Amino acid sequence: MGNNLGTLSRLYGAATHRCCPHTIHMTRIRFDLTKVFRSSLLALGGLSLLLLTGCEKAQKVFDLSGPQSTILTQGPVAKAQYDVFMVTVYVTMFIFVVVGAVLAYAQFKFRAKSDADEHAEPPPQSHGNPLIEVGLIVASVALLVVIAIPTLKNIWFTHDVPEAERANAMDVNAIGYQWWFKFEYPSEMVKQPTGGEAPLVTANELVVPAGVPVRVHLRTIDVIHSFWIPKLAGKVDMIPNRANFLWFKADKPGYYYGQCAEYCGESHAIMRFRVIALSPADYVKWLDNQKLPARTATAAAIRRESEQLEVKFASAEMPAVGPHSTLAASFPYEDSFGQWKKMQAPEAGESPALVAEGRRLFKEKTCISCHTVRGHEGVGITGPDLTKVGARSTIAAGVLENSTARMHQWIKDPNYFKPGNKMYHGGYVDTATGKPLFTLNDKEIDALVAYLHSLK
Ligand code: HEC
Ligand SMILES: [Cu+2]
Repeated sequence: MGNNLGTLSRLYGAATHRCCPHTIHMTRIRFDLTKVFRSSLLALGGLSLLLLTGCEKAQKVFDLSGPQSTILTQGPVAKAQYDVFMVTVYVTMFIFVVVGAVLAYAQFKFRAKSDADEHAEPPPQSHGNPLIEVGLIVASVALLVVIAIPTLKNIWFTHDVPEAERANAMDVNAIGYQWWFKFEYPSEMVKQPTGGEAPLVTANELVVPAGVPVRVHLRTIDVIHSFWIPKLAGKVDMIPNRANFLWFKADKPGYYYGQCAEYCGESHAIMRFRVIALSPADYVKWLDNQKLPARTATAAAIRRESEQLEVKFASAEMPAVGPHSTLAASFPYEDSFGQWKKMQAPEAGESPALVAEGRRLFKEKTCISCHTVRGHEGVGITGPDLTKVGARSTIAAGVLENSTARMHQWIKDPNYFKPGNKMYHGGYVDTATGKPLFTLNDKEIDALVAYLHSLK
């Protein structure tokens, strides 16, 4: 082997000797380096130009301020996680700079400056330098300790609500389903139409009071999911037969994006949710309304409500519906909180007849078998609770905005938006014959949408 290598290097040496003198060989290398240097400089210049000229997309990437930013945090738990991250960044940056500087120094100091240098005998070789080796071990350990101290401190902090705030904390249960989230408020019992009481249930939009620590008990009905609200806290897995929990607190009222962070099947990437933090007073108002049974939009009710309500649902302009703007990413994020608030009030121009027709169809087309509309007909538990679905800003687990057009499209073909989801598999199909059990035409869907949007 050694022999072969020797032969190879001799051959190689011979080859370079034959084709070109060393000086040219050297300048060629130097020239290549300059080229690399120049193109990096060019790329860097281009990039900064892009940023300076205000290319919106580029700025969005570099200012790290998206709705799922873990850099611009909005609560103490996410902040603690961010702080640990930054300590790690600083320590590794320090290592990078020191090692890089030593490397650069060696490269320049000991570079071959002449033909003789290039062919000089290697200096005497030695093995090991106890001082350097022990020094590096000590330095590495010291740096790891620098990272370990805040890490351990924050593991304790993020594990559970701090002692001092525990009395003030509230509990919710979050249950992962393929591919949506169910939320339960165990301290808020509501009367069930079938008799008795059960915790208040909502789906996909977790509403909490701002400034209050929230302990989220994480469960799953099927596979492993993971609960993550980038700006507030995360991620903790929802594991079958294992009781996990996390806590978070939103510093101020706002609208926060959540996301399943553990691969859980076809539509995992679009298994989202929202957290809406309200001022304590607004939260109580919201809670009172949620605890009521489903709203019935009769002509008399609409008249009465329109007299009572100061804020009426202004039919907000939604982005155009096109094949490529199917996801709620097109939702104007900056104004999401405002949109959500508007959704809480009944829509203008409701038609009691259409709503009633929708309610009838909701039963006739078997929607009730999978969805609960507390106080109305639905009792199913396979899908999200729809008692107040009209007041949510998103549907299909944070994927589509809850507009008339989107709701229509969702009911028409849920699989188009969320492959493999449990609502339809190519329409309601009789497994024996493979034929659809029933169809829904556009007029019927319009009635269903009117009904669902009346559920505020
Ligand atoms: C076989 C059970 C099943 C039936 C029947 C069913 N759904 Fe669903 N539905 C689901 C599931 C599961 C989801 C959650 C899908 C997801 O986000 O992954 C869902 C989601 C929804 C949502 C979105 C809710 C939200 O907050 O995200 C609406 C609205 C809805 N269904 C309406 C209907 C209507 C209207 C019908 C009747 C035409 C119907 N569903 C029939 C299972 C069902
Ligand atoms: Cu998931």
